[in-house]
Amino acid sequence: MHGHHSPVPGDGPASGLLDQVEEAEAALRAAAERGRPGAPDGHAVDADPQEYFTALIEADQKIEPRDWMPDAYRRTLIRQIAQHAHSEIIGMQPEGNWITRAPSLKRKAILLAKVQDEAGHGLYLYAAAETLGVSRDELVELLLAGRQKYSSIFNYPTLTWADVGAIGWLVDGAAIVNQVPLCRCSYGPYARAMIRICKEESFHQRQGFEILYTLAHGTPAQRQMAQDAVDRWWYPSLAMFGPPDRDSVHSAQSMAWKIKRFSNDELRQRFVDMCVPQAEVLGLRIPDPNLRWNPERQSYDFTPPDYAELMRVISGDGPCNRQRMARRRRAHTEGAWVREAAAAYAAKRAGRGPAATRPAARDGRAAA
Ligand code: BYC
Repeated sequence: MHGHHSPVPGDGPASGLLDQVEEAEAALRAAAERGRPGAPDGHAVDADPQEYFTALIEADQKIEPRDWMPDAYRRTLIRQIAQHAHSEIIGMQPEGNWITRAPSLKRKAILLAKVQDEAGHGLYLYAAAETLGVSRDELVELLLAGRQKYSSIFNYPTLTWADVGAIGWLVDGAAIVNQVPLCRCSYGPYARAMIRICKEESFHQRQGFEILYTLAHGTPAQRQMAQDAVDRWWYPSLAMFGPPDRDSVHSAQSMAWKIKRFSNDELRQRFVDMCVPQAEVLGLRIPDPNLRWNPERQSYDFTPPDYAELMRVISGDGPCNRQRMARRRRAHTEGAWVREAAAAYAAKRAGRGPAATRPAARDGRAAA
């Protein structure tokens, strides 16, 4: 069963999730074709805006940037999408740490592409947030000032090459389980960004799985390295889904607005149920002595993560919080000239700004 080139039968560990992404994409198209409730042009002229908003949500239509929406809905989306965008950008650091030390040219090329994908995801998400009336600059400032969060998971160190595999398998795996339902989120720009992101993310999960599979079937030292990485990343990955439902302050309202479709605990359970058979294929052990199938619930029982630790990490006191933020601040400062150059170029292209009034570019061609 364990052929060298195809460790997993079928299309890979995330293939079921990819089907759900396709279904969400079809639902998005169907909703657009169905048209909106109310006036034939899609605008309910006479309706009370709050009522019309509620009707759109109930009809599983998307809320679009031009639509009226309650302030709290807008604020919740900005908070969640910005946090998500920041996570993608900060998330480049732990894996970026291994680009220069990847064990082969092929592994290095794959990892480079993956980290670049994460920058791209950050950009799609900042763009989605901008449709809500905040600028990317403002959001970046809020992150740098410590006033917006990013995912707890990126405050743990990547100690060995196997951590790159464990991040792909577990962290990207948790990310997809959380994000596939967001493809059906009620806010159109976020839902559309998530469809694209999930397709790429499932590929990321497969590359992590494949790294771990290779190590787990290598020398005893490589196998041990893979197991050690899984031991360290398991509980922080479970914690990515957020506090338990009883402590989740935003869940009820976000679910009523169809931003979230499932609760934190429901998604955490789904993730555990997905990982157990995959760990068997890998030949690695999930570090939980209480993990066992519960026939009544048709799910695995498991030990929850340490939520007090999650709260500490979220509030800035994890193993790498300071290092991650310092690195991001430095990159932001060092990147100032790129932003200035891009802005000057854009101004020049638009025929505004000082550059456009100069007679000729340095190479002798007329300024466009
Ligand atoms: N880390 O009421 P709750 C990725 C905060 S990127 C930090 O349940 P909500 C990837 C929460 O924000 C992964 N903070 O909140 C990238 C809230 O605080 P505030 C990121 C957390 O929003 C590169 C408070 O705790 N994914 O996948 O209903 C490479 C109470 O929580 C965390 C996303 O951002 C946490 N783990 O639910 C590889 C997905 N958990 O804001 C992979 C989108 C909770 O009131 N986000 N908090 O100060 C979501 O789905 C939801 O925001 C969450 C939390 C499920 C995370």
